[in-house]
Amino acid sequence: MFLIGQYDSPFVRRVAIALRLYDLPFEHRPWSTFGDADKIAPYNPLRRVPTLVLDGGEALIESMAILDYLDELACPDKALIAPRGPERRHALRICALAMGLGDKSVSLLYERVLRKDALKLWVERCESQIGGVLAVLEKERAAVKTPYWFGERIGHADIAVACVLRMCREAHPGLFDAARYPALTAHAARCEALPPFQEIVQPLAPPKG
Ligand SMILES: N[C@@H](CCC(=O)N[C@@H](CS)C(=O)NCC(=O)O)C(=O)O
Repeated sequence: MFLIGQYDSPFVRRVAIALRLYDLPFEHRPWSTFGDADKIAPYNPLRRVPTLVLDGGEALIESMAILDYLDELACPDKALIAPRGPERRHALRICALAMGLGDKSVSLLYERVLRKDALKLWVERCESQIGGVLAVLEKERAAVKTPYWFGERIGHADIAVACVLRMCREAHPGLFDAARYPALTAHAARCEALPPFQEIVQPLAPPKG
């Protein structure tokens, strides 16, 4: 199977890191959503990434749906999320907040680089959504005393938060003050020190307007 998308996307990066942690072999096609849109289109008419193309040719889209499939393939002892129950719901909520933060960070980035004059209303809305989610994630992470969100082992929630924090900090340095978010800063540092995070990484390359 091959994974389409560049690793400066938190959505693509979290999928690639999950593939690595699950020991699932894959090829990487680092196609750009803007520069390589025509190459992506046959697999995903939205021309978005991540897109995961399976060996039989089936193309999976949306990071949550792709991870749902990877969870099916993985050995239960390597599971990156609880199979059911309150812990699963809690993990999915953290993932949704992280990915929503990713959506808003991407929207704000596009607004800033693709428009001649960014729309103040939209910029302020995205900034307050980003700030609101960071505050909630900081509070929740600070309340957790284990190395990872749900204990001793890394899971999807940890990966999602770490990937999105990296992108958010690179794209919008003014919105992330490490002193204000110490638990999230420590969380990101712990994850980024792990081999798959060190291997699967790419500095942010925003599209050009
Ligand atoms: N909800 C999607 C979001 C993916 C996403 O926003 N990808 C960005 C790259 S970071 C993209 O494809 N942007 C191009 C576009 O939306 O036109 C997911 O979770 O897979």
